[in-house]
Amino acid sequence: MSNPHHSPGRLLKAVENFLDRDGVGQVFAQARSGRRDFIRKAFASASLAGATLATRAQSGNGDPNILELPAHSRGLGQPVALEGYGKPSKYEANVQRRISPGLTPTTQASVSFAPLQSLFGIVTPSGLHFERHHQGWWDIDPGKHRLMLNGSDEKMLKRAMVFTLDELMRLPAVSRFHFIECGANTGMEWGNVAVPTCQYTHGMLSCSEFTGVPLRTLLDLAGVDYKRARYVLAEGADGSSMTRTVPMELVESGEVLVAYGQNGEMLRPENGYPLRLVVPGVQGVSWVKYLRRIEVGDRPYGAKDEAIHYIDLMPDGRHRQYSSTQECKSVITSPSGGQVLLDKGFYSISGLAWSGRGKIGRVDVSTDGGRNWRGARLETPVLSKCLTRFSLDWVWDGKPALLQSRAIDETGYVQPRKQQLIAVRGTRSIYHNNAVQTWLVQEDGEVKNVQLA
Ligand SMILES: Nc1nc2c(c(=O)[nH]1)N[C@H]1C(S)=C(S)[C@@H](COP(=O)(O)O)O[C@H]1N2
Ligand SMILES: [Mo]
Repeated sequence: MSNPHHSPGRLLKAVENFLDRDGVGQVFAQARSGRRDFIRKAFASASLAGATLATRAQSGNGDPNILELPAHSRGLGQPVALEGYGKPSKYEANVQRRISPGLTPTTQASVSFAPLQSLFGIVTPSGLHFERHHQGWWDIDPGKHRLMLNGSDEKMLKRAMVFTLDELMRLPAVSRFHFIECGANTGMEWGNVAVPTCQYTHGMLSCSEFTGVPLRTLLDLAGVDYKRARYVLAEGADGSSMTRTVPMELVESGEVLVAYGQNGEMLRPENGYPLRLVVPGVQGVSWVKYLRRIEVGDRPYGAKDEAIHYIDLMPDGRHRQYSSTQECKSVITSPSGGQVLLDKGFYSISGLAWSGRGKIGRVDVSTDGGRNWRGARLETPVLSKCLTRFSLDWVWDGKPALLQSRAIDETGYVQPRKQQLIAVRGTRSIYHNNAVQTWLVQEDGEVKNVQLA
């Protein structure tokens, strides 16, 4: 499969490596017993193509009988540096987060999309985490940063408090894997704009291991009166005046974190260094970055980012507010739009599923536009409010195919088809599009984004 956003010819490359290292038989022997015949038959043609390539690549002076060892097997490699921060291989230079030219008038109030088509497993490398800024990003001095905790009036808590980062980091911390998805993810698809790749259709989605202190711990320290204080307002320190209301139930569950860690290190500046709110299952806008203040109160705050933005315009002209939970959704990331299948034969269809309401229960995959469905394998661990990787064995017969995935979460909620979603929501929304995505595999192997009626 080749991919404009990735190093070319990954499938053929993979086949070459198999041949170099273990020989084809070895690879097939490694396949799980039940799938062995299936994969062997499906791979037969691809292996032949790979074998020819591999022979050519190894031959010296154009003579296929003279094998020459590559330079990296003959000499000394690079030394370890005295110190340094590791970088990806130069061959992976195409794996980048990208902006969508023309989508926003400025690059400060803008978004970059994560290259989902190039990622494996469930964790997004921090340098590829999508970005959404309303007023640009900052690299804030953690020594000067403070988090204040206060009540809308003095009855809400015993004492207002101000924490330094050092103080926060002395408290017991937890580390949890969660997805974050902007409410506007897949928003362009509402308007029948079939953007080319899953980076642009679904790339306002990322998943990390976040480390921090449960907000509940801080509220307990401040002596919050949970009978009175039923809402929390979170405020960021950037110029966007980003404030969002979070219902106290979520905080009391212990899930909401005041986080400083992401994937084993401090948050990246683009993602809110040195502090951000983590609100599992809830749309990204509530994950306030550069978090500087938490206020507890007895009613929702109706801030600008919850009164005019991040609302859903319904078909009857009214709008829905505080529809914050990201409903169950999935997308096939490979093969996906912009990729090319180089040959008929075996492919592992692979993708991501997630739900703001808990764990993924099942993912079905169709290769004929939703007529027939097969249950996909779910990779473990399957975690709550986290990405889940799924895959399905597939033999492409060279004919046009319509690839779809449909996720079902542990509550039994089924990801809707686009028409089902439109029947309820109309077409004037921007946010919260969790419809089934379709990729058309054309006869020439090119994969395109299509919207089925
Ligand atoms: N302070 C602050 N917090 C913010 C934002 C912002 O612009 N400023 N953007 C919000 C939005 S709309 C989203 S989707 C997420 C994006 O988080 P990320 O940039 O780490 O991907 O942050 C949210 N928190
Ligand atoms: Mo967002």
